[in-house]
Amino acid sequence: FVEESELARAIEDGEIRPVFQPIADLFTGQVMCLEALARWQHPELGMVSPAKFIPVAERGGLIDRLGEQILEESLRQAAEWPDEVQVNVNLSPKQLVSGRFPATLARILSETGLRPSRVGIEITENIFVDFSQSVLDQLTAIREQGVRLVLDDFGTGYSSLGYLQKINVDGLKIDASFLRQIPDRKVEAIIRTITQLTADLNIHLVAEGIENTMQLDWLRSNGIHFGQGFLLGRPKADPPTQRIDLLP
Ligand code: G
Ligand code: G
Ligand code: NA
Ligand code: MN
Repeated sequence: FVEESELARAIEDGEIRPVFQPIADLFTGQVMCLEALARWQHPELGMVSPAKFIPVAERGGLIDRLGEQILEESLRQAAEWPDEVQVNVNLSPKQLVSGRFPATLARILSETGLRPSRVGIEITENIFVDFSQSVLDQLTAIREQGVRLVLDDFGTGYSSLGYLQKINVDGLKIDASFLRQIPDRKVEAIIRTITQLTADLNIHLVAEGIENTMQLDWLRSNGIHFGQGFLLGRPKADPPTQRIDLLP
């Protein structure tokens, strides 16, 4: 159980920091991108999961400040990585309530000097639950800065296909729950269909949750080029930025 006041203090004290998990080329092992994932190292409780504290931040009005800190620190660190390595940061739908997020992003881009195309903002399909003109305008404003917009956990949420027509995204991440069910005829058909969809839309596709070589082999032989998961690397404070050794 996470107290809101305790979370506010932790944000103030800088206890919540990003770690980074690689998204790599499944054929060469080259790290294309590192996804920032928030971690709270509590002095007494130890590691608190974002699955616990993000919802508390969202309810208590702390998510803007927390999100801004994670974004700022992630872009600051990304500026030290090789130029071809991108950074993805998760955005809570609640960060689009105030209308200030695009300006915050612009400020942090300018302060860190990071090329906007090196930055991706990951949104989930929950963004469509309270979809409004303001949300649409802000997503457009994010992309107009040259930042990539990525639809995360694709295929699990709310009415995703219809919204793909309404908003422009640069990539999709297939939710880990699909890969976990391989081998399965239906699930394999779904993944192949999503792959075809991204090819037709000319956008990037990332498979999430790669944990074993059977899954890696299946993705490779079905022409899926990018992926993320414990087999490639766990989230780390000091992640690899070059090549990951993949099994042959
Ligand atoms: O890192 P882990 O798998 O424990 O994350 C659990 C959940 O918390 C995931 O859904 C992940 O997207 C979310 N999450 C992690 N870091 C952030 C963050 O910085 N901002 C937001 N909004 N969600 C995050
Ligand atoms: O919602 P989102 O897709 O951002 O959540 C990413 C979460 O998934 C992170 O918390 C990360 O720790 C976790 N994760 C990343 N790779 C794997 C994996 O291969 N297996 C499992 N079980 N979780 C993973
Ligand atoms: Na994400
Ligand atoms: Mn994800």
